[in-house]
Amino acid sequence: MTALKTPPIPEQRDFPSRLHHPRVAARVGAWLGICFLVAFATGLISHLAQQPDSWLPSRPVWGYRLTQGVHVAAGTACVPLLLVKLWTVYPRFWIRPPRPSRELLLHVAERTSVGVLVAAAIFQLATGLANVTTWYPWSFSFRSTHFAVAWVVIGALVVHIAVKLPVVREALTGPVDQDEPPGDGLSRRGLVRTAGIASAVAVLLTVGGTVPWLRKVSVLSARSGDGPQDLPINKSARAAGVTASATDPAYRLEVVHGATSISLTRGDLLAMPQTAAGLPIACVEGWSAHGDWSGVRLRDLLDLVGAPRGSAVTVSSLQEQGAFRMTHLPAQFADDELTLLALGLGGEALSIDHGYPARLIAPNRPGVLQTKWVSRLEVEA
Ligand SMILES: Nc1nc2c(c(=O)[nH]1)N[C@H]1C(S)=C(S)[C@@H](COP(=O)(O)O)O[C@H]1N2
Ligand SMILES: [Mo]
Repeated sequence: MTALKTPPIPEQRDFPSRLHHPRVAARVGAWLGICFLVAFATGLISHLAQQPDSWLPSRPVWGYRLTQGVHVAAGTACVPLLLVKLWTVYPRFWIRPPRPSRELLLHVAERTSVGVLVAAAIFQLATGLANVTTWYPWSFSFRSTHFAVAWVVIGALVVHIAVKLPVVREALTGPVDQDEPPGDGLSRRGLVRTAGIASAVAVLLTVGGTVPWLRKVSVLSARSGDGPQDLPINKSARAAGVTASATDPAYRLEVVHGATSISLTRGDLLAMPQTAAGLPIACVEGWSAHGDWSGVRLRDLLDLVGAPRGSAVTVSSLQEQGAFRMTHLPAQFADDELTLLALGLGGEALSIDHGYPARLIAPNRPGVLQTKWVSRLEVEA
């Protein structure tokens, strides 16, 4: 009987393709690094915007729409780039560790940092993409975890670039096909180009969720831009469990400031001076859409209970459960003349899925904080 032979562990020389080359790795890596940095910077803005004590200004009105659209587009662009980059360098996975202990230590440190970088980068892209499709197959908090691991990626990236700097510098000078052995099939230049095109196509196929004139092109966009009153919905009234309470004639908006409080019907709100505001809903998931809102200025409501300027407000909804049933509105938003308690959208009464009888809409604010079915405004002490 012949003994089963384990196949030999491959070595780097077992991958002879001219495409496994530092010039390819460096070019694709440079684009990947840029996209990750853009996603990191815009991600920090998104994180800060969702902090209750955010100091971000309420203008420009389209600020969050832009930064979060760019965030998701940059993350999407990373996916093909990361795949090509990993394919280019994976033969290095089988490099034999060096013998001398000092070099071995450096080798292990370098391999570990690459391992952390790859794992963290894959984690960020996977959780980000899942979030875009509102699929949460995990129990941890998306926002705090995505935020924490972002720092791991950036830290490991800085270490990686520092360690590879001599190789990168050498690889980025001169054309990508310098010293390229002749052969059929894809060239190095061709692979770098393909990675770039794949990345651009991935962005085009998804960015229509936030760029209206690309809607028809973006067949993979998680949101088409359709919905009642031409605006998508994430959470319907039925899903929020507010169908009965939102249509109840006994609905009242409570406005509270310390011991002072008033109670208003939707009719009372409609009888107050109405303001129009063209403001986007810009969801953290990257889709966004413009709405023509009308309603009562939030500041006018705060005046009714004598709240001073510079007051922050807790906004609560009829929804009884769920993370987004309440929000904290910092003073710079409460004071902005475009911040409305909206009653209408697109010239009609607000549809129930968009927050009837009344919803918050403020400029430059993540969609997740634009509370629907508002039942109470309380001035914070
Ligand atoms: N009460 C309440 N308000 C909410 C939500 C929610 O789940 N509950 N979802 C928010 C999210 S995530 C977004 S993007 C916007 C979407 O508003 P729209 O459905 O009118 O487009 O509503 C926000 N307001
Ligand atoms: Mo959202």
